[in-house]
Amino acid sequence: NLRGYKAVEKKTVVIGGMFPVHQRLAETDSNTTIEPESSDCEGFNFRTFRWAQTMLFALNEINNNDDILPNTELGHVIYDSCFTISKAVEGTLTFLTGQDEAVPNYRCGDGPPLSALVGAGGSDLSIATARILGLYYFPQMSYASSCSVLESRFQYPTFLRTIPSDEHQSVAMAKLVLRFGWTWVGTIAAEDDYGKYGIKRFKEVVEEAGVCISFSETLPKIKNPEAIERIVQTVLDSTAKIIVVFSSDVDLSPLVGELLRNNVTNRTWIASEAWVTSAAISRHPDILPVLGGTIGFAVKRAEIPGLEEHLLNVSPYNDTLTEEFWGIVFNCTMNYSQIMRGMRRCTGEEMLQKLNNTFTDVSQLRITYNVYKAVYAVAYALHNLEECKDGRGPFDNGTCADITKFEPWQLMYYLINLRFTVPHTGEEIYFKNGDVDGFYEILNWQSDSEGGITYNHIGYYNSTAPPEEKLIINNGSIIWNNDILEAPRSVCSERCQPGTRMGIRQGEPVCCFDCIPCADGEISNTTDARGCIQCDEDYWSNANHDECVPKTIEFLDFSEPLGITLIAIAAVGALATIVVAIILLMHLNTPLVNANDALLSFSLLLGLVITFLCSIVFLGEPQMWSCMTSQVALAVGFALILSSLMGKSALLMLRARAVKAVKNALKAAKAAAAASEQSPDTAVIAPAIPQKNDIDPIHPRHQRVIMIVCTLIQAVGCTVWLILMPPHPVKNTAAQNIKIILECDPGNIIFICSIFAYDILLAVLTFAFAFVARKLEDHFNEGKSVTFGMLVFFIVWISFVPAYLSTRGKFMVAVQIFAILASSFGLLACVFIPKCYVLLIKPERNKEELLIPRAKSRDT
Ligand code: TCR
Repeated sequence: NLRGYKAVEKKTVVIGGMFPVHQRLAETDSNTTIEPESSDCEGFNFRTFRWAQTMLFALNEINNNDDILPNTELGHVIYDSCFTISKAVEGTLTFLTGQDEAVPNYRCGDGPPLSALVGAGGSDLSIATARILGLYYFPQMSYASSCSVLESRFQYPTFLRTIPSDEHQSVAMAKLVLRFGWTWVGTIAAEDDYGKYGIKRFKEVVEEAGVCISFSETLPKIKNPEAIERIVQTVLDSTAKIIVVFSSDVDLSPLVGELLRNNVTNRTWIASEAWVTSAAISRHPDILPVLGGTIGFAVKRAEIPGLEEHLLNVSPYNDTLTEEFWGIVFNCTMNYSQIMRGMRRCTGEEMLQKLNNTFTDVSQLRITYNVYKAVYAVAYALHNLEECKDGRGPFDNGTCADITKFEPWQLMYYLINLRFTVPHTGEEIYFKNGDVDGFYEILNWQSDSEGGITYNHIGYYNSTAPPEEKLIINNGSIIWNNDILEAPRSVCSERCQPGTRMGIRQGEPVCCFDCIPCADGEISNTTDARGCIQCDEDYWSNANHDECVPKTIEFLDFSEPLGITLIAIAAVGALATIVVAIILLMHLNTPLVNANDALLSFSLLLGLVITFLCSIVFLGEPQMWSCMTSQVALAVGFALILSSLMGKSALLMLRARAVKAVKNALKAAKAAAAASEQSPDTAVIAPAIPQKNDIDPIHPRHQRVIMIVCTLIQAVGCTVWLILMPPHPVKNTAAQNIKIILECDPGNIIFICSIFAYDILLAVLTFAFAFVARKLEDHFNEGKSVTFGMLVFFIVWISFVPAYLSTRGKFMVAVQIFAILASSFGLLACVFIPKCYVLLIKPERNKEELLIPRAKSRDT
């Protein structure tokens, strides 16, 4: 411990200082047979030793400055906390009691009053000391303990600090990660309050914004190579390219060594304040490929004139710490027993200037500057306390505190209400609830000309600025540590483009997902859509599934080639029918036309014209009227055709029967005649020869009645259908996804079925009649042609069924029209071509002809 108060005639006040000059406790054997001793420390740290020397420098400056505390001398006691809580507690108790044995008995010894403790380094140390100091309401001014839990004035009532709370730093880091769109980051934290709370807050902010943590590792406090190897393995295994490290350089160092050994490159490291400017890390040889491009947060930097000179002039004879320092730096010793063991002896004349040592490096005075500010803060508070004019003091009845014997809480009052400007830098300092504002410089590790690292200033974070301006980064000045020299991407899964949606992976963080294409009829129009949206009824997804497009409306239009063809065929059919009718009309009174009632022929032709023409109504956009007419006209047209044919074939059938009967009779007569020839004695009764009236058993009138009644039944049925449940146009969206099919809904399926079933019935009857009459040997052969026509009719409609069922959309209509046209053509051709052939080409055959060969009577 460095004690340095001289007994001068000036009043003296003592400031305590606590610095983690050593890095750890030396190992002791746990032998309980001898009295245990406070353990020694090892691992001399040049950086923290510089802090301690800065405190001495600042005190020196203050003591030599007549503007601050002109009548008071500042003394000091400095303790080494060894980065260990127990040492920090021990030091605090020693400080408070003034005794080397740390017995808790506050200010038992006499001597100059103690003012405040500057320290104690890491947050976990300060938390321990602040609890003890808080008991006595003793002020503690910290320069490096940034942990956010120290914000609590309830738990640590006398704790103040010149370093911003990590609350700001964690938020700043989170903002940085979000700024670059990294959603997949790994974290490594030291196993102390600094690391744990810092990372905890960072995670909170970042996870709220949807970032996922790939891994969270903890750096061990005590040497543990296996744990370090495990962490390196995790880093290697993870796909996260961004790794946030909240740790002091001391704790991080072993990991960096292992990273170098494993050559872990292509990662971007986010550094917390404690290691971003640490020479212990950045001076590793070959660090550039591994940690180059690191981005970190650093507290304010300052130039402190005179400090460098002070550091260079440290004398090895000052105290035990400088002695140890000297020995380590120059690899010599002043200890007699060690000299005896062969160590080189220090001369004390060695030149610090020649060394390029962290201790004398004043380029990154950040925590050092905090120490400087902390000392000045205490000094200014004491100054204010001393300046107090009795009667106008802040305490009871306007009293003042006495600088020679004041109470710690009185100094606390002055510290809380302090506001001063730091010499040389002009920065204004005041404490808001014990804390200073959060301001960080953002540094980027870039290579310098000698292959080392420089910390380049790329922006800053100011917690007091409006939200948008808090984090200012100059992207252009960042040098990234990857091949493309661009901001790396660190995502678990790439974004889902429009047309796909995010599909969670079971048991993995939400940032890791699969992009699942939207189903047909569903779209997503944003990146990273959580789900696909169903298109509205009349819309359908486009090929990319990122937009709903109107479904194409489909119907068989007049103007398209298929429509035109069908119209043409129908027109040809109708024309042909009319031509046939004209031919028949011209030969109205010829035997052929009259052989079977001519009126029926015309009604048949009329029916054909109707069916030909109604097929046109099936075309075009379905309307109420067209739906109603097309089906009904078809049904009635067919009924008319079939009932006319039935009327005809009914006659033919009866005629055929009669002819058969006559023929039989003739045969019998012949046989009888033959018999009488052989035996003339036998009397033969010749059967009667049938007359024309016998052969035509029904009158045309009956045929017409059949035709009219059968057609009327259909007409009535259709009328009922039209009135009760008329067919109507519908938009069929279900049949095909990408199209809306405009079609006719039959209104009621039973109606339409029974109506066409009736047509089928007529057809079957007609066929049956005609079939019976097919062998009737008139040379007009009407029986045969009707049978044949009906066969064509059946074939067409039977093949229609599978064809219809296997087509979709507008082609169904086309198939239907084809069937109508084909069956009508079939009937027209079969029934009328033979007739026209005779009428036009073989008129000589058009004569009355006996249906029965003339009986060759014997008398002829
Ligand atoms: N706050 C840390 C300790 C620490 C530190 C450092 C240690 C800070 N900066 C630089 C060594 C070097 C910031 C804490 O524990 O609160």
